[in-house]
Amino acid sequence: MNETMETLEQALTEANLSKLQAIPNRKVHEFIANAIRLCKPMKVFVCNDSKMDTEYIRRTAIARGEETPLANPYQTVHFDGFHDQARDKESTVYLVPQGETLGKQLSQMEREKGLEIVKERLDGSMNNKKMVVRFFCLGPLDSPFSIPVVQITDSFYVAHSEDLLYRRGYDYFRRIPDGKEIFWMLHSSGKLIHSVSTDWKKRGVMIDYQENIVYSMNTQYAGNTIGLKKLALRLAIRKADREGWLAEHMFLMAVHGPSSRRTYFTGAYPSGCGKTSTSMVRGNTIVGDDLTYLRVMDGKVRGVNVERGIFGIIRSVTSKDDPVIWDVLHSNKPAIFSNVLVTEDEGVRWLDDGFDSPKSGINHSGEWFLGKVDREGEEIPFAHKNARYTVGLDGLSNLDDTLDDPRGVEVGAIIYGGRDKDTWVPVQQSLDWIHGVITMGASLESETTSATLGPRGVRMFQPFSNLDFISIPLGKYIQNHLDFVKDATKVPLIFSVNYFLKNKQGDFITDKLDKTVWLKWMELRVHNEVDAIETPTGFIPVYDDLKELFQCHLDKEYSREDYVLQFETRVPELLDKINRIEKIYKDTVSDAPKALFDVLEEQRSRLLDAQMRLGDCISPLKFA
Ligand code: OXD
Ligand code: MN
Repeated sequence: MNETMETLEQALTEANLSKLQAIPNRKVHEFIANAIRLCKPMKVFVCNDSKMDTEYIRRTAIARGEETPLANPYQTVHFDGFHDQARDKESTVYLVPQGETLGKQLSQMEREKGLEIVKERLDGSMNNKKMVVRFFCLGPLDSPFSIPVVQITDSFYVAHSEDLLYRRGYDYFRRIPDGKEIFWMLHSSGKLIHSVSTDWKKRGVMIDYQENIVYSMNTQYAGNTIGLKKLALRLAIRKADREGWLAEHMFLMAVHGPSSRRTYFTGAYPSGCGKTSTSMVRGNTIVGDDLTYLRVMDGKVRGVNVERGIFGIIRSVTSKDDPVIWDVLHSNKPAIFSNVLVTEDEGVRWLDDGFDSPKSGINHSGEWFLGKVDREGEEIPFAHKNARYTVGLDGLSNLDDTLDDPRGVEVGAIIYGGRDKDTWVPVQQSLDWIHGVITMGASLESETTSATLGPRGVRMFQPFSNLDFISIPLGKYIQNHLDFVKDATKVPLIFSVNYFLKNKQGDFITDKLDKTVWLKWMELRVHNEVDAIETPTGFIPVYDDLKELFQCHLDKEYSREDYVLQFETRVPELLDKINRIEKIYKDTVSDAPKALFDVLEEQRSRLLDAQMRLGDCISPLKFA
């Protein structure tokens, strides 16, 4: 008998072994056997797609204290450790084979050295614990987009979350052909105290792209541990690079136009910048809120949601602004809350939920009371700013019926948006594909939010809202975008949006709900049904069209003064932005395509020309 079978026979009960043997792929057996030898679990549970197995995962998460039941019997709450509340960019590294480099923008380590660290940290990490083995599929099953994934974890919370977020794939694994590329995820929460990871100083996410394996260690926060989310995205970007498609940090939604026409949009915004709320805007339907794969098929750009659920930021979710999410979170659909406050009556509260602040409860710091401070003397808010909800999309009343279509949907437009106080107008269309890729995607900047560890509100370079996950040299990634539509007979439009523009006094000058109108305007542009005004940075709406759309969709009087303020071209700020972006690419991206510098230079000269003729701050009416 070979070593793999020996390990599996020793570690697995007969029932679990036979579940595994029903999957013929030898590599699957080897990966699991290697993980067993390294992590040394007390037991192994192989989870199939049955209700019985998935229910076992949920029950065990509760029994082990990783989740706590709430008054609503369909809901639980999970707490991550006090220092483990967001994605840890610093400890996330690519393991790069000797002689290779991913460029200055990506964090990397020599592969052999990284694997030593992995071995050291994972050795015996599942002593006294049960290992869970799960099978999933990224993208719809049996589709050109499908990627099978094996997830090994010792966290039942992780395994349970994935059940809500991804398509189950055990049966799919039984039928996939032998050579099919698989992604492999191995996670251990490490040492636990009160069910949370305590060795956070040795936290790490290591991406061994040579073997398509991601290791996640000593952490529980979903963004670091749920392999199918951002960990698999990094592998998918490499696969897409090899095969000529795109793996993106984008929502996918249908914007409903006149006569119930549905036009599909993707949108890339850094976490915490309105991505989920845009995909949920009333009057439209959602396919996905976070990850999209895009391929050119029969001359058309088509996209799918990689996931089937939402791991959303719960802060500011209110019944008024987010009625669909609100309803799901108050229904009998399964939900996991994380890092919210649990009240005495086993309800949950989150920041800015529209009610008076509570005085006490349980949160990620343990017993919480008003005025509680941390070790540095900082007041601890009653819930974490990055507190989350995890739900399946099937509970949403606005779910688009194409979610599981193996061919995906035809994409009419792509949107880029960031947290930008002083440059971009609320909405504009790029001059063409290349202009959009360079001045919108590759030039995206955004202020930091609570979704990652570290200070907030700092303006950062965030190309394509994907920088945290890009796993190939950045110049190559941009070139792939430029080339992506070369065989497309219909090229999607590219837009930028900015929901965070401020006036000189520092007040926001658009309203949260205005995105409804920006979406409807973009939809009409895709079908060439409204005019636009050409400015040095792109095409902006005509006032009368917006006025009508505001009236029709928000029942709001939209004034010409608001329009002028929101859509003025701020030349010095836009020139500063070009200088910043150009410098970053010159200094840190040695393979940046020449087109990038050309397009930025052209934009600069259009702006300088306009500045000479019309001044620093140019009213949109001057371009009309
Ligand atoms: C997320 C993120 O949770 O990007 O989606 O951080
Ligand atoms: Mn995200």
